[in-house]
Amino acid sequence: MAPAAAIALYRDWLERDFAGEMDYLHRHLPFKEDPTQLMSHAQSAIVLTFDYSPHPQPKPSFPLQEAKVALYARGEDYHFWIKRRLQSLITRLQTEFPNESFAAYTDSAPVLERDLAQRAGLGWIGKNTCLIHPKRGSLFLIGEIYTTLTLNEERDPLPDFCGTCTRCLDACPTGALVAPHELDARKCISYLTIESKQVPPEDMREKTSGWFFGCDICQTVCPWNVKFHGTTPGATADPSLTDAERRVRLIEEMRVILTSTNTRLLKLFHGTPLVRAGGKGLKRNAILVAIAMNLRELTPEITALREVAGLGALVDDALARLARD
Ligand code: B12
Ligand code: SF4
Ligand code: SF4
Repeated sequence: MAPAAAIALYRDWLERDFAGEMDYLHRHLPFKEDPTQLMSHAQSAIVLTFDYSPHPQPKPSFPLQEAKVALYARGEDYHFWIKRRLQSLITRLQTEFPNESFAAYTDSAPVLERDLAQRAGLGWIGKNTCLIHPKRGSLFLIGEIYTTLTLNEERDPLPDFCGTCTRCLDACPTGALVAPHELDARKCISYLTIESKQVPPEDMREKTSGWFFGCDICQTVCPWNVKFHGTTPGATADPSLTDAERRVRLIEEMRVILTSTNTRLLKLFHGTPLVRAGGKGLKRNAILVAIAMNLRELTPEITALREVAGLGALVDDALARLARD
């Protein structure tokens, strides 16, 4: 059973409308209040974390080098690789405990994962709202196994090591971190480029800061990630290229997105998290990159998308911005 404090925070977050279009988070509430609604007779949860930097299942043919793609998304979708690992653990547990039930979840199930992991002693919840471990940073994902097995393995939660630091709040380009530990998803680049099916409001478009899919800023600036990774994580660009060469490469990558059919795009990103945005969503994101990075060279390709349902106003706005001196 999730503790009342965490549920109260979750309910308050929903009531403030911070979930935006993510209606499923409202539907998840009863399951988060009472985990036995997800798995009857569940007694315990075994909670695990999985590092994703470097990506454990990179996609060799991943077509984007210069475009800013969140680190977790630069390879196979974690719903697949984490599920496989959890399932193989379940196979072993099932042999040991044939009369007990086990079920694996990660991300999409109605589980309060950060709260669960924090209670399992796997980290503290930082001001950027991510779960952070003092020796591993926060570039990991959370997965869990619900079980009817009774485990007496209570862990003391780790202390909060954020202290007086405010780097994540200061660095967030959209102001989505409205206060420490409070994220208004409607302003988060990750939401705007992945979860939302809409075009972002005008004042948010430039602030997406060139991110094509997701955003890692509030984590890569975090001293606990810098400490663990030895440098600012996520620098994927080829250091031997000049700024001008990198710009050319970015334009080429965005041109592919803007001119490919949706079917081709889904094929190109097959098996990665990018398919979640859909072909049209990826084109929207490429237009946002063009706006934020002032990629005028893409004017013809953007113009050609004017008739695509839902993109017309964004196209007009992008063309107006790109035409400015
Ligand atoms: C919806 C969602 C999003 C939304 C909203 C994010 C948010 N911060 O709420 C959007 C699309 C913006 C998003 C973005 C990202 N997400 Co996301 N997301 C989720 C999802 C599906 C639900 C989260 C949720 O319920 N949010 C509502 C808030 C209220 O709940 P919460 O963040 O869990 O917060 C709880 C605690 O933090 C605590 N709490 C709240 N306030 C306070 C205050 C104090 C003082 C304390 C101590 C505790 C506390 O109470 C809350 C619940 O009651 C989870 C998976 C899951 N099933 O949980 C993944 C999850 C949180 N996402 C994850 C990831 C990796 C990301 C991104 C990094 C992806 C990216 N690179 O683009 C970004 C990070 C952005 C950020 N700073 O959070 C990981 C986080 C791993 C980690 N180390 O923390 C998760 C757990 C998925 C997974 N299985 O690993 N995500
Ligand atoms: S993921 Fe990016 S936009 Fe979202 S809160 Fe963090 S820094 Fe802000
Ligand atoms: S950047 Fe600073 S305030 Fe933000 S989560 Fe990391 S340690 Fe905490």
